[in-house]
Amino acid sequence: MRTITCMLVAVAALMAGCPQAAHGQVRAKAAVTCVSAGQVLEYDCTIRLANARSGEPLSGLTVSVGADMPSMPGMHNVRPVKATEQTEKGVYHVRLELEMHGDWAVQIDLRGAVRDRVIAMLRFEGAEVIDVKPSSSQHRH
Ligand SMILES: [Cu+2]
Repeated sequence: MRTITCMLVAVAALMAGCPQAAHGQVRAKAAVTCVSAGQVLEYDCTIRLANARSGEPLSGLTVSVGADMPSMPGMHNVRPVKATEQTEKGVYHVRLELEMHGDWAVQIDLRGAVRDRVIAMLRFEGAEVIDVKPSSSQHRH
């Protein structure tokens, strides 16, 4: 079983309309590692959330995780699942049930002291999960 960690910086929707960004708005980064949970299309994912600037773990947040397939817009409806923080601060666990193998945009929504959304691009193929570079095409034709 192979796992590769995918490190991505937050998609900072809030910053889009606020170029100065001098308000001390905390942005999150997430390291997502998924492994097969045994059942087909079920994956156990570990998400390490940290302050993108300081690297400090982001603890005590309400974290929900959904998934969508960028190559198949509107075709999937994976309902967001609440992630559970582990004893290690800033480390959250969630089980994802996907609808097919392929490239998924895993959407991590943070609420509480930090509000942000982080997107991790991951390729789920059987027991294997590999990261997909943010700059790479989401299509595989
Ligand atoms: Cu699909």
